[in-house]
Amino acid sequence: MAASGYLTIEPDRSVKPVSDLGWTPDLVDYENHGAYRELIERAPIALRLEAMTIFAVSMAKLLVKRTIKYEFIPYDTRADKSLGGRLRFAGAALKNVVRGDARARRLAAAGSDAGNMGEHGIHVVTMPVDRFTVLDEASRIEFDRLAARRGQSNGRRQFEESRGQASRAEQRELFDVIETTLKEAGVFDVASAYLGRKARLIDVNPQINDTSDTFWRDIFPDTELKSLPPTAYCHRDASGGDLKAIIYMTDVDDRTGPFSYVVGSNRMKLERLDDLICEANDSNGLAGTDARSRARFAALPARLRQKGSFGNDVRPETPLGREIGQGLWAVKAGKGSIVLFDTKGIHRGGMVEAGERRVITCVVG
Ligand SMILES: O=C(O)CCC(=O)C(=O)O
Ligand SMILES: [Fe+2]
Repeated sequence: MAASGYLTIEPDRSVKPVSDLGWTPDLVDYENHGAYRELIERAPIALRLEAMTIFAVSMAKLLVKRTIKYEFIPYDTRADKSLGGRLRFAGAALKNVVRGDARARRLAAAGSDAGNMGEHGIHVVTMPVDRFTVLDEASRIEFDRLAARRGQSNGRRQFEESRGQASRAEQRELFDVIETTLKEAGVFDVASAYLGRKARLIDVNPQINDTSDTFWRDIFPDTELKSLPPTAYCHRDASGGDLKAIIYMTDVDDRTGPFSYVVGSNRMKLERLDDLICEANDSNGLAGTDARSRARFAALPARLRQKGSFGNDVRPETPLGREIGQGLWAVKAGKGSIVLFDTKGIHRGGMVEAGERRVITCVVG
């Protein structure tokens, strides 16, 4: 239960939660896609070998990461390269190996305490003004640092450059304020009911996006396909299946890159192997939409041509394009809003067309 002053926001009435969506390797029809068709038909043997090698290496790395649940290990433990630090990392990794597959348990467990989270995959709540003021103050140093770093990278900026990484050891107060806020807001309760175990704050990432970001704009730069599809930048995270809570630190409207979620897409049926294939391609560069990435992607065998970041490749008239179009909820809300979501559902955000958007992305697991 949330403390008083915290209000839950429901999806817009126009949003239609997705029906039972099932993922299949050919759901995105690359063989009939203008930017891929010819590349698939004419992939030379040497390129096929190169693509398979890249894929195999990334899959091997991914399997290690998934076995130790790398993303559930906090930043301070991941970053500490001293002997003691490496031992702590090994201990955390071993504990995670023993813990088993959280996602399978979660989908079975999502009980009534999770509210609409089980059904929708997203839960939005606003915080009172006095709580926001405290959080704003506590996060100032991290945002100043990030703003300075962003200023240095002119021109093409990848998504990861818009995001900072706070250390719990150095930013104890910020972590404390966020933990108190998520607790009061009922976010930990909802997350715990959804996960079927006690949820905690793992990582804190302040994030700034503005009109100078290019990561979502320039898709298929070498082709005639100049306009963005309605599903542009929609993706499922390659993160091992955690939750995120995005806290809006500025007001967010249509033009300031609202976080958007395909309501109900967390229930999408997907084979574990297909999810791993998607994650491998998202991490090995083959999921990119520039000419070189597409040529390599097209040279993979059909079963391996899958991405978690598939939104740029979906045409609006296909079944997947239609489902996303009907189910996408763009969360336009004031500063102090908290958006908890299952990162394995389809989502996007930060595509700023005017002004600036500041958020704190919290990894919850
Ligand atoms: O910036 C956003 O609103 C969403 C970014 C995103 O896709 C994520 O944090 O997983
Ligand atoms: Fe994401």
